[in-house]
Amino acid sequence: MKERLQQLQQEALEKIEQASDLKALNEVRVAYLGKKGPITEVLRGMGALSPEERPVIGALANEVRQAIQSALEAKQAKLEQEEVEKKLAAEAIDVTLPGRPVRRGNHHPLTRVIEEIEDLFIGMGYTIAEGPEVEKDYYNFEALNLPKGHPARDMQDSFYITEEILLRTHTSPVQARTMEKHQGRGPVKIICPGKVYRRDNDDATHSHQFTQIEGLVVDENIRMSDLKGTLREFARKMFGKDREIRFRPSFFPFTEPSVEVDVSCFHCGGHGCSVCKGTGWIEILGAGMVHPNVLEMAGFDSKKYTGFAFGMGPERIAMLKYGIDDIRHFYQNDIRFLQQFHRV
Ligand code: 2U9
Repeated sequence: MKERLQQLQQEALEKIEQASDLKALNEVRVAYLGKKGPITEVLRGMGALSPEERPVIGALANEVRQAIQSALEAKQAKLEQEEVEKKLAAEAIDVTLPGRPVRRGNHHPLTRVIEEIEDLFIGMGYTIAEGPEVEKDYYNFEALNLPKGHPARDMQDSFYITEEILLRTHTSPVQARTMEKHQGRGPVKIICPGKVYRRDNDDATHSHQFTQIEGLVVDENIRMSDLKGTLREFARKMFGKDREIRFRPSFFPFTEPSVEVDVSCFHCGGHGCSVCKGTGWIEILGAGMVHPNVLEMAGFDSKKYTGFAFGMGPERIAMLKYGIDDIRHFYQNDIRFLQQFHRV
């Protein structure tokens, strides 16, 4: 029995030595130290031994079990260490490799033009006002001197949600709402940038959704010369210090008198070229003195207060500035179009 135990120990230690992974090692553990293993079997057979032999064999059996147990533990620690090292080697990161370049984005050309115009007017003391895109018929039309059935409503056909609620066709309702909030007390000096909607068929120069920036100044003694000086300053900051502007008579229901505003061509300086179609002038804005009806409807005394208003389309300004030939480019999100405005 003594020899059998010594032989088992030698066999087990050899197998432990040969085990190349944790699974194989566990198989050795089960085979030698398990309930059905040979050592347990030896211990079970101890009943047949003489009382003198029993403690000797018992002690030897425990020694063998202990030796196998220690060898298993040592080998397990070794295999686990090897596994960690293997994993670390496989997952090693070469920190000296060059990094992947980050692709930088840029602002949309429209956003850029809108922000440029905003900054320019903020510099002249204006504040920015915003309002809802889903608007009441009252603020979009009625408060702007466009009562139901007015023929000028046809030029701004909208998307109606209900009879009384629609997608705003211009940013003018924001001015009407802001004036109302002032409760008849000036001054009001705001610009209103934002998205507007019209029921229109899209083509190179029309879009059912576009942006506007409109401005409004209401105070005592505001005159048309104030409007002209303001817009001349704007034209020079936007298109170059030598620009001139001219007013041509026009009609808007919310202003009286109303004008179309041209700026001298920034491309040829006014001599005539393809950009200004040979005229030397480019139309950039509509404007006028706020109609007394509009002032009164918003709660201002039109005998005490006067005001001017103007409106422009940032798409048109961006198209002129960057030579863009189709308004649809702004909304198609073609990355090849957008990437051309990197750091212009
Ligand atoms: C109030 C009073 C007056 C806003 C104005 C224009 C002239 C104008 C268009 C130009 C091209 C917009 O982008 S566009 O389609 N705008 O010509 N807008 S005066 O007048 C107002 C607005 C609100 C309370």
